[in-house]
Amino acid sequence: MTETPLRVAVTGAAGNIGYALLWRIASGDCFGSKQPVILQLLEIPPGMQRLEGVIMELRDSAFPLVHDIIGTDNAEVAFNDADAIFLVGSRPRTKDMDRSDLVAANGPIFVGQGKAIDAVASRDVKVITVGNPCNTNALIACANAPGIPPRQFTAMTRLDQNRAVGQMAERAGVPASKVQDVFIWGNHANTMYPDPRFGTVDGQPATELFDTDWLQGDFLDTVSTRGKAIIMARGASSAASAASAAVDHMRDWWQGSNGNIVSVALPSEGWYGVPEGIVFSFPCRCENGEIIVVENLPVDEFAQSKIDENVTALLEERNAVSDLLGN
Ligand code: NAX
Repeated sequence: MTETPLRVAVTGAAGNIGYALLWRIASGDCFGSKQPVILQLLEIPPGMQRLEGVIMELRDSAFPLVHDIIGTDNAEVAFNDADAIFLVGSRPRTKDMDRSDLVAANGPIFVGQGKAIDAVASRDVKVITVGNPCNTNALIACANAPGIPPRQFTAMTRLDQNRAVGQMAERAGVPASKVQDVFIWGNHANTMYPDPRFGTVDGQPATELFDTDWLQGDFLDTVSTRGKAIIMARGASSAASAASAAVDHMRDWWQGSNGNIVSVALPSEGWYGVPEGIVFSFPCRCENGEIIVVENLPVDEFAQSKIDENVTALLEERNAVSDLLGN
């Protein structure tokens, strides 16, 4: 094994998603089975004891690809020379919080972390934001890291895509691998639009296999409210599936999406009329370490109304954090 280790930072590393994510990264699922990694793990001081336990277990797993593990409560130590960063750590939403409370509670975390990324991370770093509200948190981190190109800051809507794929596969009675090119527009929130119009199931167009009532009704509702349904059933929010989606997102960015359309939320450059200044999920392909937005897909009236709804919601979130955007 001759490859130089990648420096991979994970925030909130002692949390529930971290506990599933670190083992997938360490086993080579994300960066490849020959790519060594150095894990640089960030927690807040109250989480440091739990992080120590997680690091003990990682060492006990004796992963051949893990060359070193650093645990810290200092963002500049965690992000030092980082090639890939998973921004997972943030406060989970509690019963008494609405979305604007969550934006206000978590936004400041991403100011400090954006500045630290700007100061010490690799100039080529690839950042995925998982901590909610992830689109707007990615925007805040990006705005506070002017030395890093905005396209290197993304937010995760891959879990929503995977949920959509799972629903179609279950209904059609096929494995998930047979479902292609279903993707998410907009915000990781219940306004999101899982777009079935270019999707295929075992080669057949999803729009021929499933009726419009289901696609615009139960399918859309199930995907967009799945997070809540998991909490009701499990008594805890999605963790393993979120970690798995974060691995899918970063793996495709790193290794390519094999021509498939995948969902990535990134700072809009005006694609599909979505204004600049918000982080929006678009249909993308990943090639040679780049994310390329698939442009010029036709947008029908229903899709346009959903895109518009998400633009409005994300502009509202942006307004609520305008003082954190550094301009
Ligand atoms: P946990 O509460 O289990 O873990 C969060 C961890 O982050 C804790 O250990 C905490 O100490 C740490 N933390 C808090 N502030 C921090 C900071 N400033 N720096 C470093 N670490 C910090 O939550 P978990 O279930 O792991 O979820 C983490 C985040 O993912 C939440 O914001 C959650 O809402 C979000 N999710 C996002 C999803 C998505 O699809 N984008 C889906 C799953 C999940 O809901």
